[in-house]
Amino acid sequence: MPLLDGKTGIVFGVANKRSIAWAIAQAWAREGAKLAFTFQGERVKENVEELAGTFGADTLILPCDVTKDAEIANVFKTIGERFGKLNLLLHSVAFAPKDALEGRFVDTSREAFRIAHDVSAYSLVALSRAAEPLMTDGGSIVAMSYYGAEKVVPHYNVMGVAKAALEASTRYLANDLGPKKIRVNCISAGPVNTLAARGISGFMEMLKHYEEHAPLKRNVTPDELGATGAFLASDGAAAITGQVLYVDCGYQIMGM
Ligand code: 0WE
Repeated sequence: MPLLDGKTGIVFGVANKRSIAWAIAQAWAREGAKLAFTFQGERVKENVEELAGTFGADTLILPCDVTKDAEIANVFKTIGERFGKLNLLLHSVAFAPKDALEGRFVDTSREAFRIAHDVSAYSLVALSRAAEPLMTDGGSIVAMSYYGAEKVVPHYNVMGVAKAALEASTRYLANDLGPKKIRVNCISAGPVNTLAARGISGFMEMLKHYEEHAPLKRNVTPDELGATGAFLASDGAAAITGQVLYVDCGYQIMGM
């Protein structure tokens, strides 16, 4: 029996076929979940329509800038009307202004700090609050994080601080929503070559560094992130909440 039979889900953060959100969405769909997708901006609209369309022409695809309360409200209103209830939510959204991911963290502007936290961390709180009334038979909320939340990764800068806020938010949300059988967890992924990683100077060297230093001597694949996403969404993870799961070929355990 598929792991997610009869469950409904919504996926935030597909930009193109290499997106981690797409890998997890495919795994959720393969396990029988019925999914809706959101997109941000006209540039990615067509990509999401093409990808999500593979699950059927009637797949729900909605615009959502996660920094806009009205757009979030509209998304969950539509989900309520079309699905009636919601079981799964994937948060795979992050942004910091490009110049904040170069140079010194100490130079982060107030505005770059605000934007990074609004898009990458507060959005999980806002989406969880909007999802709660629809998660009437329990739910699983999964957010994507990265090791830069807990250790200094050169140039990750304000994104590391925002991911730390995301991970802490995951714990507070898990406490609030636990009584409703809604679980909230993070997947801390090793580096993956996505649109978000493109153009980050030294990213290819970073992939090589992980290959050399991670216990498994390789990088994580999108498929493996999908499998972990499916596990966290499934009843097999029914007692797991508020956690950060490292899906990084073991990199995080190393001291040197
Ligand atoms: O969380 C991320 C990247 C998120 C991200 C990417 C961009 C690129 C384009 C957020 N904001 C922006 N803003 C842009 O203008 N990762 C885990 C991937 C990543 O990004 C890095 C990394 C790694 C790994 C940035 C510097 C150093 C390492």
